[in-house]
Amino acid sequence: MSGRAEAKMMKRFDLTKRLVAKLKREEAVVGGIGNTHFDLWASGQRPQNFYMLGSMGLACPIALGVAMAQPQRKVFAIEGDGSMLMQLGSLGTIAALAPKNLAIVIMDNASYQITGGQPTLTAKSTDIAAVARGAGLAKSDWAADEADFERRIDRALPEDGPWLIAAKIDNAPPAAETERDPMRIRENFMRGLGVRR
Ligand SMILES: Cc1ncc(C[n+]2csc(CCOP(=O)(O)OP(=O)(O)O)c2C)c(N)n1
Repeated sequence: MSGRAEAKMMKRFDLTKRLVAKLKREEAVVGGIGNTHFDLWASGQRPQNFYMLGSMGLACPIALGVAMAQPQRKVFAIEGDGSMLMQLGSLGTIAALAPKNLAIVIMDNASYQITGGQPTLTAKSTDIAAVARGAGLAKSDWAADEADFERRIDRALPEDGPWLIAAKIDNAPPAAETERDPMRIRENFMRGLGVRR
């Protein structure tokens, strides 16, 4: 168990690619508003990816719903720190429901980067991984560096969660921008999950 201060500052797109490269079993990935889903889009548009447009804090609640609806499928949420701070209650809900197949990755750049880089509370005293543990998510910790991030993903894939992996990242711009077509995003995702032909 480590803290935010000790974690290496990494790159969101690099970590996103490392995560996606490990997905071999049609795992679902829900990217939150902000740059998390931009980089998920840029990493290759898997049919099992969902890109949240418009509302902060919904990556975890949506991923929770998918995880409960399809317990055989591993489900990842990738959320920014600003969005996570806006929806902290969802961490307690996830801990209480304890879906074994859910893993959360928090991309913590200590800012609301996409709206101009205003600092979030993680730039001060708030430690997201510790907050999540306090909410009841025992398997919540910081990725110390890229290799540790990969090790944690390797564990989260086969082993029971819920997991939370917090990653300290820099403010590099996103690798691309998601096409803003909510209907297509939804339809593709539903087909990717096998619930729409
Ligand atoms: C309820 C609400 N408040 C404000 C916004 C405007 N807004 C959109 S994204 C964003 C910042 C997201 O920050 P974070 O989740 O940390 O992601 P980052 O931009 O750093 O990748 C803000 C303030 C919004 N969409 N919804």
